[in-house]
Amino acid sequence: MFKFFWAPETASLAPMAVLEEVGAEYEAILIDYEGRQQKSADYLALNPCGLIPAMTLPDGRTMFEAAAIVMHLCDLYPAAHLAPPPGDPDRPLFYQWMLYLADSPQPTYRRYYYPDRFAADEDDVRKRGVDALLDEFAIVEGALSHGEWLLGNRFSACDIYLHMLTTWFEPPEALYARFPNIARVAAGVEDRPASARAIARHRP
Ligand SMILES: N[C@@H](CCC(=O)N[C@@H](CS)C(=O)NCC(=O)O)C(=O)O
Repeated sequence: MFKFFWAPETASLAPMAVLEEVGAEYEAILIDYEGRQQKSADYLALNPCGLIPAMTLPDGRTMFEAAAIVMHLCDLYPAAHLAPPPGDPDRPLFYQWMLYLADSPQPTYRRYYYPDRFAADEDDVRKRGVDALLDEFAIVEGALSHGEWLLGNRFSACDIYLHMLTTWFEPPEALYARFPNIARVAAGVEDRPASARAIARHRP
């Protein structure tokens, strides 16, 4: 049994969708993001970064980083087919897209949502953040012209992660209008009943 610490509209969406997709038993523990519970001593003892999400493992240890949680769950539940297994020719691309999404657009969103942490001119930080996001999503859009999903014909957790990142764009429809391939993947994730359960919980 996992304990999963989450809050609506945060980076807990993709790991929760994967928990649902693989059929894992988990307890969802809602963190009061607006009330800054993620900075409380109790939560910092679980995730010293003070960020959502975190997940307590059956052995009692707690892991953080949304992409790490997603990849761990994919490995634990191979029958869910959310990642090519090690040795599969598509496995390198799985690593590539998970890391690209988690290392490029995901942190770029911090400039949009926490501009005061970067510079005094918040509007400028936000604007440059959006420009960078559009460049980063353009790379994903180009890759998606070669296949239905990020791994070509094979659906994977990368698509779930990409969907989460699109929901943070304001408004998501502007991103979808500009990047139809990304829109197609996001719609495909929303159509999956298991992922849709997590998406419904994350909508405000
Ligand atoms: N790299 C982390 C980032 C998580 C993250 O930025 N979470 C945001 C919500 S989406 C958060 O908790 N922000 C609180 C803060 O920055 O103070 C992960 O992927 O788990």
